[in-house]
Amino acid sequence: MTRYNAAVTEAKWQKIWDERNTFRVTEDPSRPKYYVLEMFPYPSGKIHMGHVRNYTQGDVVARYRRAKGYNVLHPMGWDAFGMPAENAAMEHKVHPAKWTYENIAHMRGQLKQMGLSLDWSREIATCDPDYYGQEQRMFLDFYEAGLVYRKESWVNWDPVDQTVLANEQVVDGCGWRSGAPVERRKLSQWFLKITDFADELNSALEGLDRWPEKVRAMQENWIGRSEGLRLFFDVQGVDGFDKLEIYTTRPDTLFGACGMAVAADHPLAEKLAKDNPELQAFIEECRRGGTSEEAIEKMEKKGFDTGVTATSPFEPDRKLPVFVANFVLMHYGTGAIFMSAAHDQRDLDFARRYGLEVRTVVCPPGEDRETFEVDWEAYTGAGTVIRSDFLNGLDTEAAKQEIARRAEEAGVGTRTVNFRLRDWGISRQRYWGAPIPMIHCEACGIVPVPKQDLPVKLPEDVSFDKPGNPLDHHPTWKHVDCPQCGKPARRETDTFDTFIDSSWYFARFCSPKSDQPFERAAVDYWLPVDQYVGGVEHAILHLLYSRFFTRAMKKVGLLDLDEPFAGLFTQGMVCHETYQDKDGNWVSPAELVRLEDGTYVKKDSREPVRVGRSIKMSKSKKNVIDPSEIIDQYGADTARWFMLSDSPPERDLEWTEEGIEGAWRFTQRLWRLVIGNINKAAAAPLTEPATFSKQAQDLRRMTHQSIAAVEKDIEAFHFNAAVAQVYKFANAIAAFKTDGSEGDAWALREALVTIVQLCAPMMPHLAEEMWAELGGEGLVADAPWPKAREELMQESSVTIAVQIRGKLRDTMEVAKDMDKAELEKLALALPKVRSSIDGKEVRKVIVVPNKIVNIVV
Ligand code: ANZ
Ligand code: ZN
Repeated sequence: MTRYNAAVTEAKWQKIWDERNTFRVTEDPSRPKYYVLEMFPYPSGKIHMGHVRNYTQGDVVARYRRAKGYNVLHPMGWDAFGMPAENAAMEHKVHPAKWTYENIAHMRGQLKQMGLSLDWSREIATCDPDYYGQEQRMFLDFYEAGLVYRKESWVNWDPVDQTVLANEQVVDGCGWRSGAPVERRKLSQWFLKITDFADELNSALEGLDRWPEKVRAMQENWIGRSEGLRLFFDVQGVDGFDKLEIYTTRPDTLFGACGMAVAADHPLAEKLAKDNPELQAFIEECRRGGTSEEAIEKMEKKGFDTGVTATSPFEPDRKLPVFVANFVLMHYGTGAIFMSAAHDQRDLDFARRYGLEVRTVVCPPGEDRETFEVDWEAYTGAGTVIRSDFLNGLDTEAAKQEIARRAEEAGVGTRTVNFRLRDWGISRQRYWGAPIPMIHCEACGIVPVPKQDLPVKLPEDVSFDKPGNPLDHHPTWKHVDCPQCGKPARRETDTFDTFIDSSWYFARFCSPKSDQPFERAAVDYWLPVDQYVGGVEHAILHLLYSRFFTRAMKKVGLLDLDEPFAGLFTQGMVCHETYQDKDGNWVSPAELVRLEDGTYVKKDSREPVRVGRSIKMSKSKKNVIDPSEIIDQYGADTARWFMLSDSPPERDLEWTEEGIEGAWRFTQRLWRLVIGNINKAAAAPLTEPATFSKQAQDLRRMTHQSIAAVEKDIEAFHFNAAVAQVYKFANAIAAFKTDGSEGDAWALREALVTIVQLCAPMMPHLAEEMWAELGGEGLVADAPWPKAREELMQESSVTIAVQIRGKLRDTMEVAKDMDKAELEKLALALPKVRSSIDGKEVRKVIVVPNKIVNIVV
């Protein structure tokens, strides 16, 4: 028998699938559809193990659903705009487009080697003008629908690279690339009105019952809905500024107020700073920090006492000091708060630092209302309100309602719902992105590019010699005539945030060649995505933006859908041990050999290395395994099989050499098992025989139980359990020795065909090869999923343990579900049992049907 040659066989089947367009699909209303999508890759250069894991999982689902009779859409494309291409341009003098398309070509080749059941005819790249032109069109639709606006806003500005940085690009207050301290600047930026949908994006999470709970929770947190009260305080002694509006979610603690705090950018702060240089300096210091909430979270909480006071509408005689504080955000609530030291840790720390009064006004359940006092740890929970005038004795919730009612009645406050979610700033001062299709005219103001002039294409001849935005430096590109008045005008030189590109690609895949964003009939048929698979690192922004975009597309009449992803699965990371030499340098697994005793030394110098813990594969720790090397050495099926077998797919996977070798041995073993049994199975008759031997019945039971188990496991994303079942099934086939009867041959053939089909979603090439050897009709990729026959799955007999006073004496094979009396009779008749009893009186017989008979003498 020949060894299974993965390299040759895999290439052969990939070619056949390709030539026969096996995975090409079109809308077919007569069949149920199933849309499987994995998060499309950024073309960074080559695929990594995380991709292999992600795409393998999606492919198992896609192939399985195909077999189940669904019309499966499984496309692939490239999230192709972004900074790395520009960095490559700056560092290696290669054009971003060239760099990107070369990477795509290489990575496409790698993905094809994996044998994924993709409809490659639908491939898209977001940097293609066909794609981003439609994106620009949609942006103009959004503009017309009032979902786009321009506003001045604070941004993180990198003074060296001369660009705006996203919050994630600010590392310890410095630009991630330049290392220069980041400044805050006010710039005019384009925004998408995601906040219009805040309430809906929040409430609809509940309906996403095929999403991981944790992802829904993260989204909910991000949207951050809160119910609170806006309340006017009176300000003393500031000309033209006698009311300060604050936002609070804890109005029940109002009588515990110890002071007020406003944001550095609050109009009151700005006004007071005009003749207070010290305050001005403090405000500037506040502005130097990053703008992210995380940056603010980490920062030391500081305030500046303005000397001004304010009073609560319910305590007009108690004057509270007004601070400007670095932790109050201008763009949240009203940019002003009252602090309640005893019931908020941040406020408490602040109060201790600046010597403010700590008034405890909420008493936790079980504490004494007369004496309870907060000292160093704020009490933030619910309880009974104390020392608070008309609120005394009410519980937290009732107190909130009561004070809100009184505030509204007196016209000094309003109940409001607030969201943490901000509108989405989409302007980037970058070249490698989609140009924002707007024109600035001195006379007419902002003028959208007429739709017939789309796409606004990126110029190809750009230079990356100067810092800043190459589009802005381009000698001619930005100069256009105003579409309205015809006078010289200026193009917007900012480009879209690349998150826009990935917010609608799932819809474009439905009709990727359309001369509109997509064909209505196509999205009506294919969307929503039935199963989306990707990394949890996208749990917030990408998914939220896509959910928003879908609603925006609905609003402008492009489709009729709210939620783009009906099912979501987030897979774990791929990890590997780490190695360091004696100087602490990281060493890659490829540079090492493993010794007999399990330790590792460097191949060249034989120097021993220290083995560190297994962490996510990353270039910086050098603990990466190149998927191409694995596929060259073992084949794609082996890599896929190992990825699926090792751990539950949502957990981290530990890549080991033993693991991949074990998978490789199994592919060989399965091959031998099937090929070695073909002749014996060939004796099977054309129709199912009427009778089967006991062992044939046992094998058939295993066959049908395996179908049911693998089916259930794949549907539940328990791929590792499906793999384990296949192992068990293979063992049963290997143990089967046919007696040459027709029944045995039938059972054997049925088992072989079935195991091939069950493996097919996971090891598609090996499965095709074995299918062909077995004389299967057409491709296994096209074969319908086998049917688990309930009647064959039942255990017909069971083994009963027979004990005498708790000691095992014998066992007996009996029909399943035999009744107690029958079991007792059979047990007592067993020769071994009779000789043990040896005429003694049987006092009691305890029978557990299908399990045990215990005889007490
Ligand atoms: C008084 C108070 C007392 C508060 C107390 C909390 C506890 P969420 O749930 O996130 O909406 N806050 C309001 N606006 C702010 C801003 N612009 N910057 C920083 N903090 C701000 O939180 C709302 C609470 O966060 C508000 O309730 C306010 O402090 C603070 F024992 O008001 B609270
Ligand atoms: Zn004009």
